Amino acid sequence: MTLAGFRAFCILIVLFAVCASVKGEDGYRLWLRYDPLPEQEGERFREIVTSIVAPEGSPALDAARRELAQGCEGLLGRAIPFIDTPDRDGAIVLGTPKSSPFIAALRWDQSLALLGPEGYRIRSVNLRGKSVTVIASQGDRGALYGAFHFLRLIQTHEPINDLNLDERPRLQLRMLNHWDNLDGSIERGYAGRSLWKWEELPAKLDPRLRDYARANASIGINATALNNVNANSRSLSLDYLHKAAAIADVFRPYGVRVFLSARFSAPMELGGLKTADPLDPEVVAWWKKKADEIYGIIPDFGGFLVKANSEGQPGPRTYNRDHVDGANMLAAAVAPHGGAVVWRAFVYDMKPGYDRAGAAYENLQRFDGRFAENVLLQVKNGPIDFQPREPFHPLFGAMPRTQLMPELQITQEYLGFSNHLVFLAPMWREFLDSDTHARGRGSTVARIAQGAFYRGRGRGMTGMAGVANTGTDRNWTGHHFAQANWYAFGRLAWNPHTSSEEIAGEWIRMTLTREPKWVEWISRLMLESHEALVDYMTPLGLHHIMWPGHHYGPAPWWDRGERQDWTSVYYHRADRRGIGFNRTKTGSNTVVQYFPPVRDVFSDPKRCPEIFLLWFHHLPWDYRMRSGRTLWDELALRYQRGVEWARTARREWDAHTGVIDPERHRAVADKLAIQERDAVHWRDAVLLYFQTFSKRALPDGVEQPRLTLEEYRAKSLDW
Ligand code: GCW
Repeated sequence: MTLAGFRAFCILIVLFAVCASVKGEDGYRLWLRYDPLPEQEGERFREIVTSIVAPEGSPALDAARRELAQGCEGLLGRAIPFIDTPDRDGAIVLGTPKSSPFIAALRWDQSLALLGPEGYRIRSVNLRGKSVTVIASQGDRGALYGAFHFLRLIQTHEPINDLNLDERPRLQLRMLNHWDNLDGSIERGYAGRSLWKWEELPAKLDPRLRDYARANASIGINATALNNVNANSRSLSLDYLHKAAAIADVFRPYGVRVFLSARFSAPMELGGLKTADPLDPEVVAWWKKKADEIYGIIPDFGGFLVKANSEGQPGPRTYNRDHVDGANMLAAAVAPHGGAVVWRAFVYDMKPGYDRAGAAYENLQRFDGRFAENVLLQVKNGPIDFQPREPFHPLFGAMPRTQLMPELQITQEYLGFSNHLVFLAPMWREFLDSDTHARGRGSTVARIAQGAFYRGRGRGMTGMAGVANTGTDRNWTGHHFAQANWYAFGRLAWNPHTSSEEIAGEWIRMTLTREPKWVEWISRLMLESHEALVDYMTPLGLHHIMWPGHHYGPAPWWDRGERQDWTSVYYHRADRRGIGFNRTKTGSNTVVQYFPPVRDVFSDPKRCPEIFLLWFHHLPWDYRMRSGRTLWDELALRYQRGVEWARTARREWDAHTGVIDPERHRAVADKLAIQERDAVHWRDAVLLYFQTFSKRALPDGVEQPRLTLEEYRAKSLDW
């Protein structure tokens, strides 16, 4: 090698080493970082964690052992040995009464049974004179969840010397819905391609599959629907079932069960039948055989997720049957195997003068009490479609004999993709805390989801689904902060009463920094972010004014389309008199779908929360708001306020170098620059457009638009 060649070689090596070291901070490890605690803290914890006593035996117990050992080793900076008996202080005793004689000896069987196979107890106890920490559950999965909880306590520097906690999930099915297509693309995905590499399966298993399952288990997610609800029948073909089975094998130790989205017309496309009529005996037999086949390959298969008669998908109505006929037929096919059918309520038809916000209720409410015991009806949080803000869906509380399951969207289809920092927990909290008044005061969505008012037959299955935001991007979710939304979904599905503050705090301390003043600052940023996004996108109850198709950026002027309810003007109804969708009795009157007194409050512009004002009312531009300002001025100032938040957030973030590692800091800074740009674009484009109706000047404090309306209309915002 020449000298120059040698030099080049050395430079390459150095470059490589630098890249490799930086790669550690690419966000791949999510909230499961397990980096060494600072020396003093580490010392405190090292006394309480000296060794692990945990049985091997089942895949879930092995996973729990592995996680506990790895996590403790990383955090405490030294290997924690496995020992056979808890004969020293600081032993962590993990397992179930069945698998561990030490846990059996505690005689907790009955109290653990109350916590169920996924619940667990973590308790500091004295065992034959030794101070130990017991992580016990009735089931192996519960022990795994307990191990993750214990690690979280160390990660977040909570005291662990005197523990006494019992935990159990409030909802049974805690599920991610992946809108992943078989070609690797993801509908509404903003973090790369699908994590399921169908072409490589089942022969080759991407190691990421296991990390995905670990991450889910760490927050209690126990189910995942692999493929898009706009489904391709091929995912039910034998070939693809073997691929799905390979994924299920990787997920099983982590307690994550696989579901598949079923295309209703699969008996025709795959089976060559002439119809998919759910009452046709051949169709019934086809699905039964298909279910038997699936369970032969995936014994713990969760069941089917179905989007039927919605946005062009086939369904029972295609064959003049109704939703109950369709759902119950599929339910009967999986019932013998303990499977479930998750039937989506996202159904809307265009009728003259119709209001899309009322459509799901009109289509489905009358079937209350008629769905089979293993059917869950999956209802989006709001009546339209995952908007930055919607009132709760009126079906909540209106179907007491049906197992309703909220569907949230973690991926930010209408909320700035993976470009905008928006923490969704506050939005989901607002929804879960909404009081439907279905059975008097306190009939909140959270309690309904928990089955508190369920009056139907059977077990009263409960659940919550989140449309996933993961993909092949190294940091999983595109935006580092979007990881927090995956995290928040899991925590809320586990316990829908958890506060946003608690979730944000935990996530920040595990993922970014444990320094109290920085935790407080980042937490504030996160907790403010949703309201700020609503301000610069759709304040005061505006909705669905995004650019059509991709839904990024504003296009309130959009008035053409295949269907009226896919235009913006349909939703905002601005004219020279005013703006807003009148859903009261002088308008579409779909407000009556809510129970009194909710409907009365929403119906009265004076009492309607201003955050929903234009959702329910068409009001004059000079309408007096509670602030004393006119509606027009208030609207403009909200947009301005949103921009100011984005600007300040960016400025603060840029100034805080050194709080986290430079790599993630830079990545977030780049995204905040886009967010600020977009917020300005939203404000200017929307206000210029509405100004053509309001004919009023922008109030003091609102900046003049940078471009003309024509310029904004010419091209959608780049993402
Ligand atoms: O939000 C809309 C999306 C569609 C999606 C649909 C649904 C999967 O724009 O992309 O389709 O909702 O929830 O079915």
